[in-house]
Amino acid sequence: MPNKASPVLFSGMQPTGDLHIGNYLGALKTWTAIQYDYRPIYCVVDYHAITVYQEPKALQEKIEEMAALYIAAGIDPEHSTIFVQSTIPQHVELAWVFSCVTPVGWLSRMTQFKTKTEQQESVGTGLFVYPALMAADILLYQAGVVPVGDDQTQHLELTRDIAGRFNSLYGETFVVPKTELPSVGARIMGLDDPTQKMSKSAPGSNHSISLLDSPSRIKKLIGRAVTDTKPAVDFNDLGEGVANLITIYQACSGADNEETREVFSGVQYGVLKKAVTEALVEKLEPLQKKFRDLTADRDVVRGILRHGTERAAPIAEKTMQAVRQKVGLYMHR
Ligand code: AQP
Repeated sequence: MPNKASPVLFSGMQPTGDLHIGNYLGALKTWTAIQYDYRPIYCVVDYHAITVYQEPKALQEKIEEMAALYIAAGIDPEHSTIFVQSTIPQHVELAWVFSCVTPVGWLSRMTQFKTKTEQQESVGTGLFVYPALMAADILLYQAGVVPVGDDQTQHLELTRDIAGRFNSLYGETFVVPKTELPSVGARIMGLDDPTQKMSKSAPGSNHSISLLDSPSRIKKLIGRAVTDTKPAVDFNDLGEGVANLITIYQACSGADNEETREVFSGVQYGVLKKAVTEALVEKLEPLQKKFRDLTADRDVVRGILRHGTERAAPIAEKTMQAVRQKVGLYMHR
């Protein structure tokens, strides 16, 4: 069990839509696996979500559902702190300070900003400074480790740069965190286009599998997943779509490379797809049942979120007091 000397672990997800198997295999599964080695803090990052317009009522619903999914996936609310970002205003306060020490050039290099702006006619400033808010989320709690999927590694590097720049300008203040990637499943690709990362906001009904999809829908979606023109699995020349299916299988079943090769070498894609479907259904069914129980009475999740804010707020305020003092912001005397 961790003690006060164990590093803080921080991570979060945006309540921008239904969580998909990429979110689960890339991040949430790691969160649950390593939570007892750390002092974990898991956040539902609603300030990040509104960098792209969200329907307000749906956003409130999604926030509670996302917290329920964290718990249903195995986050232990007794041990781990779970809270909603906007209930602790120090996140935006520190983000402002960070946006003042972060050169525009650093933000301009972020590939996620470039990709997301391609999809929109008009872009809010928030989307541009998003990485400064992400740095604030993490550094506010002096986190030593941040488990994420591969798409977030660039933002994590920026977080480290921001921590380093603040520390050198104002004196040692922040722990510089490490990125924790899963060994399998760090980047799950879209089922309809395996050259693109699976994403909550991507269009296309055959793109992703939601954590709440029924077994029959999972079967249908895996059945439609893009493979290639070869007749069977060839490990010497795996097409992107087939490689993606194999990754999903391994991340769900825990099978290692040797075992996976043995099972699938030379088998037809139909057989592979059946095995992937079964592995996914087996993984998701218990999660779905727990999610249904948790959302039947929302008071349980609401209580956990309230308690999470009570646990996280004093840590955030302690860091902010140090920051205000170091930066020279005015304090009543
Ligand atoms: N395709 C993926 N494979 C592996 N991991 C992934 N993650 C996201 N997509 C994949 C990881 O899931 C966490 C969720 O992060 P987020 O909610 O902040 O949003 P994101 O990274 O931008 O994920 P999405 O699904 O693509 O959402 P939208 O469409 O809203 O932007 C992170 O740890 C991420 O690495």
